[in-house]
Amino acid sequence: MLIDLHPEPADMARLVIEGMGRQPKQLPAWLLYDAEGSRLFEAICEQPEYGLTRTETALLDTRAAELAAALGPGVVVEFGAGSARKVSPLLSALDPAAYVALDISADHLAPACRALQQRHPDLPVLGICCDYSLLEQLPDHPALEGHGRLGFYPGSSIGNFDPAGARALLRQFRQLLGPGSRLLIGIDQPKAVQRLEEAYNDRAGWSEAFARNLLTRLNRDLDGDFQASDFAYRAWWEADHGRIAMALVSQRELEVRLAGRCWPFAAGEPLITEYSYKYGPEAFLDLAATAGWRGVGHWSDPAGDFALHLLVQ
Ligand code: AVI
Repeated sequence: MLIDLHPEPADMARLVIEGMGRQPKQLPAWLLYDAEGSRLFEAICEQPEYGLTRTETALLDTRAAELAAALGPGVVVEFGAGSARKVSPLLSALDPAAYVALDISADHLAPACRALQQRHPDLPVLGICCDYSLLEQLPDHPALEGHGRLGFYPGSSIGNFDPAGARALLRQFRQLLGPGSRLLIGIDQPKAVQRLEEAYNDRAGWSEAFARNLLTRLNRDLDGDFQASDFAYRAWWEADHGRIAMALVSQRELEVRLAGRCWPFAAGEPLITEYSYKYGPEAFLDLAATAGWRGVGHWSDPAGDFALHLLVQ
């Protein structure tokens, strides 16, 4: 069953106008994930330079039984489920009361839920297409009644929010999951700058195509007139902030029409498409504590490239 709570075009326009008015210009990262963006992101995850997905998947596969024992019974709620492949070993080990997948792309979510249902035929599966950072409660559904909730937020997607946004998101998850709930969250770790920059500048060009698809989407959905050739893709490490910045940089002084307004760009001006913050264990647990979560478990790959944290309220 799929419930569609995707933001309305008017909400999108409002968010885009707000983002284009910032200095530097910056749009919400979820706008990257239309059907084509979700497909391009899947391709990024397979690139040799982008180890994050492989490392996290291997960690979940090899430690599924241990993770399930630490999580305990309940309904699994996955934030940003994407292809919903990572959660499978956990579902097999947990045998939860139900599985709820939240994702911004309905085109992606529907086939993902169908495929997951085939792999777990007896599991009640509910897909909700939404901006999960704004969802305050889950819809009423018989499969969810009478069970505690286990949040699952893989992929280090929390890194695509700035620290204040990440804190607000973790508070939102507390409210949505309810008292006594648990949250298993995947966090990419700080590592050598060269490795980080290569991960967001893959040689095959998928990261660039992913960012450029944002312009195609804005032109289509918000009546924009971006010319792709006016912008160059860049991704670089910003040590002061502990983050990768990804941007489309204007190659000349120009004006773009979007959402019914005109937006000037200076030559060399970036439109930030995403930030990707990296948190070591201590920094992440400090952040989580400010949102009312406490760490009770920590799993990592042997190289220490990726961490899974189990949080309780
Ligand atoms: C989804 N998120 C965690 C990715 C990241 O690594 O920040 C998004 C991404 N953008 C380009 N490559 C990956």
